[in-house]
Amino acid sequence: MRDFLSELEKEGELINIVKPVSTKFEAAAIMKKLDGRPVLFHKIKECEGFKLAANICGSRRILAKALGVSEDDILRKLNDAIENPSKGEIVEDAPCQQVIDRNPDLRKFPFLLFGQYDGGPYTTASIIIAHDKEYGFNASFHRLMLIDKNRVVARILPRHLDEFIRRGNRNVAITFGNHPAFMIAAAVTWKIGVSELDIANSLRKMRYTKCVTNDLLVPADCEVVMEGVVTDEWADEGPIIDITGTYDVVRKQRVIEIECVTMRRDPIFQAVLLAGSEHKILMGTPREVAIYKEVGKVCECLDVRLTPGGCKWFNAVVKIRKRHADDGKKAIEAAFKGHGSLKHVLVVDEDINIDDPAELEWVLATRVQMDKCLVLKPNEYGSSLDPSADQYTRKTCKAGIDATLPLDADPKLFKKAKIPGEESIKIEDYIK
Ligand SMILES: [Mn+2]
Repeated sequence: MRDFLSELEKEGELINIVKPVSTKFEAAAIMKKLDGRPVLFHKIKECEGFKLAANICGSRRILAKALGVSEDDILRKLNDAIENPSKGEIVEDAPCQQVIDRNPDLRKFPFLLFGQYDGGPYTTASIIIAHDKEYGFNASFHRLMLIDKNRVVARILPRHLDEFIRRGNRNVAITFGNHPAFMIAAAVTWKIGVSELDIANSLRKMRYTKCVTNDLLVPADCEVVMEGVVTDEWADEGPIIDITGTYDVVRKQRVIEIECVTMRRDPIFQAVLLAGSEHKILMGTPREVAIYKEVGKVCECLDVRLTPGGCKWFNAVVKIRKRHADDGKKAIEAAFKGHGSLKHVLVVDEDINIDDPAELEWVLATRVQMDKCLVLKPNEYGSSLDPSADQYTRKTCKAGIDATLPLDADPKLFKKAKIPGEESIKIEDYIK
């Protein structure tokens, strides 16, 4: 992350906050004011010696820059890395192990209070690494709530890490201060047994190092690593703000005990603003890839966007090149297969700009007859995050709209009319 921060600094993209800020709401309020723009807090009132970076993957533009591609190529780049994972270099003398603390007090670390009803101080940029003999390494994001000196309660959904723990793998390493390539790789939920460490290395060359108290590998160039053990204890986790910007319910979750912390001499801790642009990009982008993959199996998929208004989680737009009458309906089913939490999907033709909400509404206004285009799917399993669904049983009603034109549609009636010369005309030439 440190190198990327220097790049951002050079290009005038980094906002430096030099006045000391508090972990209690103040840091989060500034992150929210600057949502989408990378920020570095130089002094944290309660946590001497720590800097804090936030909003690092705050926009698609910054993420594209971090991955060395154009915005249009983000999904293809990430898809390639998922399909072709590769091993990173293993090194000793890692920067993230300059300081070793075998009796850590996490109350000295910048865990943040975000919202007024938060159950406790949280870390949100925390990536947990675990290992299984058969499946290899796994890395995934988990918010952590501090419950006392060296214990945190982790929100762990029934995905890969949960499976690893059930299989008896209790050692974990929690890494902070990572490059966007590692962050977006850790946000990927793909097949169990495909290591996010290897996906990250295919996005950008990575160096890994062995932990001090166990054999787990962590990014050598990260800022802080908490080495610990998943206990048999469960504790209340939450309430805390989730991607919707609303409060998630309190659940009993697993307690992790931290036995050792390693870090750089001048560590930069890291936070992700809850419900902020970075949170949505990290959660949403890998799901866009998953939808892109599935839709690509049934028709020609050109691009996918989980929309910002749909929390980059619930509502998708899928752009296809239609060749058969049923491509649109097939794309709807494939999109739901690709992303289990998806609630609404709109399938559009290749002439539509899927980043323009007004244009998407124009599609609804001019290309859709709901009695023919709408696919309703009541009583499906959806996301636990949707306050309008049953958050315990996850039952929800899903819907897809096929807004693609019939193959024999007259383009004159449906495509945006153009005025010859409108794109090249220069108003300056006319007002002199
Ligand atoms: Mn995984």
